[in-house]
Amino acid sequence: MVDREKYNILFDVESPSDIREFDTKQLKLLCAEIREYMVDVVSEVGGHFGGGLGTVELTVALHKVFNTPEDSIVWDTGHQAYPHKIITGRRDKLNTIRQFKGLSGFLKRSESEYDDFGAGHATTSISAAVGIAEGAKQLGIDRSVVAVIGDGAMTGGMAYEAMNNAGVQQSNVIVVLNDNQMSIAPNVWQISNYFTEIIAHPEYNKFKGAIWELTGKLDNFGDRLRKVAGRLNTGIKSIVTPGMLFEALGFRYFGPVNGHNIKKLVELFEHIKPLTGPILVHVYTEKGKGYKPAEDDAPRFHGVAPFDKITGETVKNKNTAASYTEIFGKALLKIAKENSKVVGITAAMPDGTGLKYLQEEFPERYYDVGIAEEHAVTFAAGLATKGIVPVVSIYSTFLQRAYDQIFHDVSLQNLHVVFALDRAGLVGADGPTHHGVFDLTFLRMLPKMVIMAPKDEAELRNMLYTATEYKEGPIALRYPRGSALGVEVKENFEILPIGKGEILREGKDIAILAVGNMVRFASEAAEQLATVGIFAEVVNMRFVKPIDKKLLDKVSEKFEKIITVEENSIVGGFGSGVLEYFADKGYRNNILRLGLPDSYVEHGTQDQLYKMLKIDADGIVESVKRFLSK
Ligand SMILES: Cc1ncc(C[n+]2csc(CCOP(=O)(O)OP(=O)(O)O)c2C)c(N)n1
Repeated sequence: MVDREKYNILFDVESPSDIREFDTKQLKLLCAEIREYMVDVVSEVGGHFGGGLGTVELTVALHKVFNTPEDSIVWDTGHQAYPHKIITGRRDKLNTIRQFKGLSGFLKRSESEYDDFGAGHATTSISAAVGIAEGAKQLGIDRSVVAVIGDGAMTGGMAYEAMNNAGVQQSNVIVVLNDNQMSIAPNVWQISNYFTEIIAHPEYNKFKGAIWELTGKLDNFGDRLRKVAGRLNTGIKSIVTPGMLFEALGFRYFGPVNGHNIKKLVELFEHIKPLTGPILVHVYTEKGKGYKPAEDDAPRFHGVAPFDKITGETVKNKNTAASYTEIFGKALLKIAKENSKVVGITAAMPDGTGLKYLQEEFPERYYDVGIAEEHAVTFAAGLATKGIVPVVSIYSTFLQRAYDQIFHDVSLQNLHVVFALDRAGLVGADGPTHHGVFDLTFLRMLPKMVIMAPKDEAELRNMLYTATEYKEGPIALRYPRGSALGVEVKENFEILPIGKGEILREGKDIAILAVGNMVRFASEAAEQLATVGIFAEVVNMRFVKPIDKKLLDKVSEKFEKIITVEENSIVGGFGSGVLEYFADKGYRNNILRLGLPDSYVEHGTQDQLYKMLKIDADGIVESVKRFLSK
């Protein structure tokens, strides 16, 4: 419970207009109280944490100087926007964040007029801000537009596409580069080495005073700075102007500045506000700022389960079964030990994908490409042309970024790339931006793509092994977020026959064809149904493509009524594949498809969502009974 009494100023702020007249002392106090409030609330309910602690001053300064919501702030990704939520009228609901029917963990236009643009996936903010700025230009509206983007998100190519475009058309957009040198893991942004070199350079430090004096005045900053640079040795010209990279893209560069100095930030934004054309403000912040355990372990505190406020220790989860991610990561390491051709690729998620095990043991066979899913896939395709076996491990939702690369660079050239799709299905608290519920659909339409979904961790291991040994082209496996089932796992791997399912339970009244995570619910449903005299056959299809035609022929002959269950959109997924086959064959069975609706599913726990969508065991039982009674 939050003790409101201990706060002096936080509860006076209902919207950004309440802080516009604050002096520096009040702003500092507000920043301290926002941090304290974040610790109070997130320690109880969990959520994204370190990023937000790092943006407190930035958030307060932006809302003080800019006239939000008329002016726009576009937050990249959105996990660092808790301070923004707190001062834009959502303070008292912060304790509902990421919970069923509660606040979204990211930015959401329908949630607040201060959320100018929805977010969740990285590296969209500059493009969106340029669009908002050009939109205002089209309508003749005078409006400041600010994009706040992290250095992690700057590893994504779209940031440069957007900056190039803004530079060409001289859009009125202010890009704030929130540089904390962290992605979720330590960032792999090569450009940050460039800044580090400049800032550490003795010549830069010698002239820093002059540069700062100029930044203080700010008018004609670029020109004057170049004059100062001109007086220096020609050889170090480039290192004295850290912004040259951005200036080459048509941006005026300001910085770097200390992103925790609220006074300086306010002054800087006040100077910049009236300027036109694209501007980049480079701000250094610290992820986890102000809460020691988060400062010390930024990756763990990027997003956290409830924790002890004093120690920072996570409140222990009772479920002890290993996660699918861990099983995958360890299996990949074992395979890599046996097969020297196998390498792993992650797009900035070494922990989230379990690739950290490979990283630790074979750093030279592990690639973190940054938040660059498109590049990850084409890079893998290049490796595959040379007989390397790349395992690209990307969350299902983020792989959507790389669809053309999967088609054009991998599938069309029929290259042996292994796609390991973690977080496939409903992911829970992260909600609709992160649910991985389209991969069966978007992969299934690609010719020759093999798509597998394991029913448990033992099958996951065998599928991964099968995928690395399969030489004939692209092959994907998708598995859910969270704990595996805790089944026994054999030490040695087994190759699974491609395109073959298995009958798990014989029945006579109805067939339930399930894939992946839904197999367990189908089995549980069959148990329940048996107690009321309904005998369902349960089939673990294993492969969505190629689909097991012989098995479908048998099922069609034996049962009049068939149910398909999948944790994927009902549109174009596994069930659709079954329907297509039956239609092509002229089979006349009654088929009912269960899966995710043709609409976006909100956030909540996975169990809440399974129940709501009636794809858990009880939901399947209900559907079977209704279907049979028709
Ligand atoms: C396209 C995409 N890939 C991966 C992610 C997962 N992800 C969420 S936040 C994050 C790191 C972002 O780092 P940065 O932009 O520097 O922000 P910070 O957390 O440091 O404030 C990553 C990789 C994502 N949200 N979107």
